[in-house]
Amino acid sequence: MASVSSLPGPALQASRSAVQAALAEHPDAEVHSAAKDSEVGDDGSLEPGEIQEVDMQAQAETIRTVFSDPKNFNVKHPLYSPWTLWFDSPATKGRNLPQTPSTAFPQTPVPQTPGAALGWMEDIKRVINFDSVEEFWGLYNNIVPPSQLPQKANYYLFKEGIIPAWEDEANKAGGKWSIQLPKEKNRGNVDKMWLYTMLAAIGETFDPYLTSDEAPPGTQSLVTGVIVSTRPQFYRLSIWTRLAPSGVDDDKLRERIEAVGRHFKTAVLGYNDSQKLAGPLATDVEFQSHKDSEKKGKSGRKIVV
Ligand code: MGP
Repeated sequence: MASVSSLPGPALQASRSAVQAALAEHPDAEVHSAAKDSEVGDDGSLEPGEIQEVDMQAQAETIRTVFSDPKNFNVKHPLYSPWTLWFDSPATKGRNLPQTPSTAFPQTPVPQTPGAALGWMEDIKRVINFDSVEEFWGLYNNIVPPSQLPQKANYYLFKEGIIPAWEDEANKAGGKWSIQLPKEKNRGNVDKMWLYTMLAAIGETFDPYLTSDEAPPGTQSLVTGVIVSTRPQFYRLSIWTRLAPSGVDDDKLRERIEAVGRHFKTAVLGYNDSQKLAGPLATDVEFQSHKDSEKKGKSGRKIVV
């Protein structure tokens, strides 16, 4: 059984960088009060000709991070990219719900749905866009966790501008890593697994190539989005990638894709590298191109880590 009782590497890394950024904003815990240090008289008046000094420390006191004041914080820490959360469930299927306008990006247009994905996207509702650590936690604390969702529901967390469909430009040459987890055994784990999966996505830690010396500056992450699905007997977690190895002459890409899968299996989900996970209703961590997924009934080639 995976150990998910403490934050794994990528989740820890994402939260640490947020905490460090917050501490950098507020480096001195023992801030002096403005009244104590200033020369201003008791009634707040200045002597003639006196110049009032701006007390930087007092100003620092007005900075409230999400860590010091979870409700009234006034500082935000930007993510590497903006993200969009989408949702569908049996309750939203077929209902023409208004698309919730984003509070974070009121002007952000909903991405254009390619014609072939129109039917598929009909039932998927955009929940919100966000681009900061604080907005992520605000969202996370206010949505129903996967363990409480009805059967046949999905959360899709995708980079802003990419719709959660094979047909999107960013997905059409790609594929997905996924793992299927029997419901009964994983009810207690799935919420943490989904949280760590989202943290790895927004913290951009899924694609180890990005931080390697080989990666030219500006290299884009392979990951376009992550999904959690509830089905009658299992949960499924998926990581969608921009590209999929097509077989011959694709060794470099295959290596990079496999690194994403291994990272997902070990650092995010907490399994051992060599652990076999397949069993009744369970799968290993498997990769399949979207082209193969589209060929319903035919399983196509799979990579397993
Ligand atoms: P699914 O929900 O990803 O698979 O796709 P699952 O969970 O095995 O199936 P379920 O029946 O238990 O929900 C289910 C079906 O939705 C696919 O067979 C496709 O017909 C359709 N579908 C899924 N995706 C991800 C897409 C997509 O991106 N585009 C389009 N056009 N159809 C899709």
